[in-house]
Amino acid sequence: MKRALITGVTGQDGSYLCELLLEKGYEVHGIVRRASTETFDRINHLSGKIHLHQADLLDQLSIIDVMKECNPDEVYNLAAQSFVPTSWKQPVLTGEFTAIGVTRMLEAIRLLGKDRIRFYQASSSEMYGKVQAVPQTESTPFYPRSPYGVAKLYGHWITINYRESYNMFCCSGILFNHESERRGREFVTRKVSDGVARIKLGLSKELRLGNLDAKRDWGHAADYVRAMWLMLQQDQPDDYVVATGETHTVQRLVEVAFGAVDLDWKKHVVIDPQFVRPAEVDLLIGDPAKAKAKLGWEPKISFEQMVERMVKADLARLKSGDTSDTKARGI
Ligand code: NAP
Ligand code: F7E
Repeated sequence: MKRALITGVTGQDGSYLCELLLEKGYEVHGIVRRASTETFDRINHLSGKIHLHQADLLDQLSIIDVMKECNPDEVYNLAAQSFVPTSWKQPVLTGEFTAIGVTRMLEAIRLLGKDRIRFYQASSSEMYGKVQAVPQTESTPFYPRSPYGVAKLYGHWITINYRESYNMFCCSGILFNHESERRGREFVTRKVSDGVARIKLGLSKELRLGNLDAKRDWGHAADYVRAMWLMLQQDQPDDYVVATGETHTVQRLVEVAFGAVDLDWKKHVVIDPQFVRPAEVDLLIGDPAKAKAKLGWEPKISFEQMVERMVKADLARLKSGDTSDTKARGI
């Protein structure tokens, strides 16, 4: 039985990756950080099936201790401060988690299992930022536009550097935006699906958004975690773009989401400057040709299916009485 260790196991991708690895017969271990209120909503249904360990990406020894305890064959580093606007508010902390945290993971592996443990790093299309080519491939130059993008670029290069310096099996997955019913509610897809469901049920009248012209290549998280796993099953470590190859504006997302419940978005969407970023990433569209050719990976869930699924899930959640709001957090 193979053993996997996942950082960021309580996050969107962590929960889908757990399910995939359990299906494949893995013993799954996850790192969680201590909080005064536990937020394990996404993995509560896996309780008893996975092993949780307390550690923090800021604490080198805690990572080494967990790595010793569970002795993994594969490590998936998904933990990060992952919300782009927060990276302007907390740039130093973002760098500590999202950049230097990767080195702490790699150092723990170098110490305990350099020739044996395979490593996946969750890199991001945000590294392309002000894009230098369309569509973006593995060889497109990077130009990050936020402290988050800059931190992810460090994580990407340190992963490649450990592969080249120590001959370690390290892969960097350059994943484009992927969403789901489990997406955090500050990200635009979920903010829209939640907002649309609230308006449909009469719990709210308007949805306040920022830049509707930005374009993103959006896929479903359940498809994307399959690509992570496939990267670690290859003979050689490498880096891959994981994307759908399609792009849509935020406005198109809004149209599909409101359309799913027969509402006219123009009557409800209000542009609010507080959601406009200091520097924007205008256009992302990935070329997944290498992932298709070498990993045999292709997404199965379309953009429209995903948005409709997200709206339906939020309608069902709100109808069941869970109407907790995120406005208090200013998102
Ligand atoms: P997410 O839902 O925000 O989850 C982030 C996870 O990281 C959470 O489990 C969080 O734990 C954990 N974490 C944060 N700081 C930590 C620390 N100091 N120590 C230990 N754990 C910590 O993110 P996601 O959407 O699943 O994304 C997974 C990874 O892929 C992230 O690295 C993200 O930057 C990257 N990525 C995401 C996308 C996307 O579109 N989703 C695209 C490209 C790359 P708590 O529950 O305790 O907060
Ligand atoms: O924004 C625009 C916003 O916050 C998408 C993370 O997973 O993907 C994600 O980063 C677009 C941007 O995701 C609102 O300006 C308009 O152009 O959903 P988002 P993101 O910044 O693209 C990458 C690949 C990651 O790696 C990240 O971890 O939508 N937008 N109005 C808005 N965005 C938000 N959040 N809220 C709005 O009101």
